[in-house]
Amino acid sequence: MVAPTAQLKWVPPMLTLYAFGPGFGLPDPSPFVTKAEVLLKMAGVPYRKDTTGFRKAPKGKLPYIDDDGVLVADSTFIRLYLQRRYDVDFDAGLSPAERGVAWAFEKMCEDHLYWALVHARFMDDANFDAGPRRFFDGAPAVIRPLVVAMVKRQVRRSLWGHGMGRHSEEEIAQLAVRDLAAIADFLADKPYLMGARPCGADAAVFAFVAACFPARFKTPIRVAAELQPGLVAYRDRMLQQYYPELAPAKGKAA
Ligand SMILES: N[C@@H](CCC(=O)N[C@@H](CS)C(=O)NCC(=O)O)C(=O)O
Repeated sequence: MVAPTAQLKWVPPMLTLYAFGPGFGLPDPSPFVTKAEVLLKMAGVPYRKDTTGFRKAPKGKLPYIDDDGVLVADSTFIRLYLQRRYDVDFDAGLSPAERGVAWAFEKMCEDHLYWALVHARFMDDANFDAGPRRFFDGAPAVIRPLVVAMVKRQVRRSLWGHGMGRHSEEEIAQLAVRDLAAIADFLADKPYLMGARPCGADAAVFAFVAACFPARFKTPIRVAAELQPGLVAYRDRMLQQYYPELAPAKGKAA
């Protein structure tokens, strides 16, 4: 007879979201990570977060997920995977035309507004010191300046390659402000991008709108966001729903 030992419990494998971890008063400094996390919350799929996975990222970027051995990199492919694997329709109830508009807003944030934010955070010295420089605090002091210089050079190259980095600071701000105005005008008095219920694109649009607000970054983009009461209310509504711990107390600014 075998003596009973500690009770064996089967723990179901849990999906892991690889993230940077909260920063700048945001759920994550990366809006793409925030988008992926909101999608997981929307889908109701249990997950845990791991902030140590950057070096093993399949595409060299975060986010990615590991779902019981299935690795999926890139927030949009994570969305498509969740739709397929968990039979979720993030855009349920939307017409094909509405789905198209939602997709276009999402991609405007990811492939346009994002680069203006990268420029504001990395190319302005004061903003860099107040934000991204902190990512490298864990690097050994002797090589830290080299690592920082290398990353800044890479970011500058990416901005140039995208095209955003070829514009002046004022021109970049002008483009970002136009993006924010488009979102605010389209939201108008709707609670969410496409109406009464959040859809898939809200995960991204919220993540990028929220990323405009951290007070530590002195940018015309933040000023423009703060001047749009509809955007502030939208950011707060989404925070309340998906990150109540980060939402401002009623009547207070975040
Ligand atoms: N298309 C990707 C973009 C992800 C992305 O750009 N992640 C950035 C953080 S915002 C990153 O990991 N950058 C690290 C690097 O490029 O070395 C997605 O949707 O997930």
